[in-house]
Amino acid sequence: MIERSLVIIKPDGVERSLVGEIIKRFENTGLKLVGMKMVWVDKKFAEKHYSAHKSKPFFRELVEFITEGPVVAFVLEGVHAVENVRRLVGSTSPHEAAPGTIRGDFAHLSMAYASKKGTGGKNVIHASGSKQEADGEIKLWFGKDELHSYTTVHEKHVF
Ligand code: IDP
Ligand code: MG
Repeated sequence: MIERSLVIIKPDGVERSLVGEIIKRFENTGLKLVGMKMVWVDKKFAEKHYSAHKSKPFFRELVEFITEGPVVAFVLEGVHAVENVRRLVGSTSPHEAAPGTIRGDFAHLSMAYASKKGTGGKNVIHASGSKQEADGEIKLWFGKDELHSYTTVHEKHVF
């Protein structure tokens, strides 16, 4: 099933110059970029994006963190994209994320820094957790005219 998923490289990932490395990992698997932008979101927008976490004790710091610098947001399209993107991203807590995943390879450094400051959640990247979440998040972050349909060489020559 062809799906679309939203990915956000969080401020820690952008500030650590991990954008190219992260996008490469998705492209390598054949996932297709269908929209992409750099944005510095405000608190109101961040609260909307994380509205499902409103009642969590870490909600405030999550909103603070995601608004502390620009992020790179993009939409990936592919077969079972939601699940496959999550697999490449790895577990939420960097110390549980497997080596080879984006969080497993990069987020532990952020976490070491974050725990010193007494804050959590600096795990480099966001990815939609379900098809339903993806649909809502893509609508929130991208206008219809910012998403593009085209054919990759994989589709042309492999399938
Ligand atoms: P996910 O990003 O893997 O989908 P969620 O449970 O949806 O994980 O949580 C959203 C974000 O909230 C996480 O990526 C992380 O940045 C932050 N977060 C989750 N749990 C905690 C926590 O216990 N303390 C601080 N931040 C957290
Ligand atoms: Mg989530």
